[in-house]
Amino acid sequence: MSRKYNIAVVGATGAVGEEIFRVLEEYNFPVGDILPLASARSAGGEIECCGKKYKVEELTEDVFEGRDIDIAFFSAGGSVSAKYAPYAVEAGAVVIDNTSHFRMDPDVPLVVPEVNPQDIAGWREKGIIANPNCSTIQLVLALKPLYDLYGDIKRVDVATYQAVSGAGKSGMEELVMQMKDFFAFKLDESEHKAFPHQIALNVIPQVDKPMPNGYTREEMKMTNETKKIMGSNIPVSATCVRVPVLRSHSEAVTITFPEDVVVDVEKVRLALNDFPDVEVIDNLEKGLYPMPVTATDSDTTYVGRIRKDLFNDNILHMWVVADQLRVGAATNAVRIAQKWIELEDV
Ligand code: NAP
Ligand code: 3JM
Repeated sequence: MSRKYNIAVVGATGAVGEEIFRVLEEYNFPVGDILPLASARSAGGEIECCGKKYKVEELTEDVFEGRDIDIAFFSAGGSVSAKYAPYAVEAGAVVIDNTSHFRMDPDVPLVVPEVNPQDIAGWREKGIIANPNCSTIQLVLALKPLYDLYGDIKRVDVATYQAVSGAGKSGMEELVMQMKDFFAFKLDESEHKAFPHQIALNVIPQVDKPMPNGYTREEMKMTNETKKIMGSNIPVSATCVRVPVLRSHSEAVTITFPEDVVVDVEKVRLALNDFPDVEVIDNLEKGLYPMPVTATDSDTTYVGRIRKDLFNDNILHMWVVADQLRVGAATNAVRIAQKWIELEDV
């Protein structure tokens, strides 16, 4: 009989955690036992995965002891991973961490399996593999085939249009509540906690905290993580914007190739379509391009509006959309687990 893997999910009741259970089931992941973990607030509740019900337990320092967990997915925020991931590793699990906490640690691989599966081998250093930020994952999935096509990328400029579910369940609740308040003529009394301003009927050019250099923390994640995943010092300058969309992030991306490159849009389309889990939807005449409603619930990163710059032959513009709870979090994490099993023969 083939081997099965005991799985813990920390943040089991959250937007990402719930999606992890769906993906494990859809991918027929060889699941043995499941240990769903959350805070004391949700302990005692139930989750369902692969046709079975499991009781949610409270995350504690010793909850992993004697449970024979093989893989522990963490998506409960950076401070939770910082404190509890070492206990999961100590108890013998490999941790696949969805938070930003370990991403830039040189002893922790940062992996998008279609782009840098070879880095998984570094998991033995700390027992942890980091899942990149959602906006970074869809960006590098679209950059990698073009980097390979033209041999180098000189610079990337990107503006994101990020869905409210990027801030978890409370982000979605806040948008829905404010929309209800708008139709009840009381939007001006509506509260905002998940975002720094009203998000209904608005866009907010700030995702995560301000940094001293004038960028936000989310923008710097895209810059630093892209460099680590691509293994190449590509300058990335990002502007991250929160928009009143429930799910799936969009990105307007401008790529500058070396001076001698003459961008060929047809070749770009072929390279993107040939890359695993990337698909081109690009017919402006017919109104065909990816949008959040196209990408939601899908495991594909979609690219459209592909065009050569008006003024420079070596510059390309494109529009990249993906479901950030799946491609940007749960699906990438489960794909890491699949690759870890395949490559490390564990
Ligand atoms: P969420 O919907 O707010 O869910 C948070 C989860 O963490 C809940 O299960 C919550 O359990 C649990 N939790 C919170 N504090 C805890 C604690 N002290 N101990 C144990 N469990 C605790 O957020 P989310 O969207 O799923 O995101 C979770 C994390 O994943 C983020 O903080 C981020 O680092 C990462 N991430 C998110 C996205 C995204 O697009 N949303 C993408 C990539 C990565 P309770 O039910 O008990 O509160
Ligand atoms: C996406 O630590 C926290 O409070 C979570 C903040 C957060 C992150 C993060 O920094 O891990 C919210 C939403 C992310 C992420 O994927 O980088």
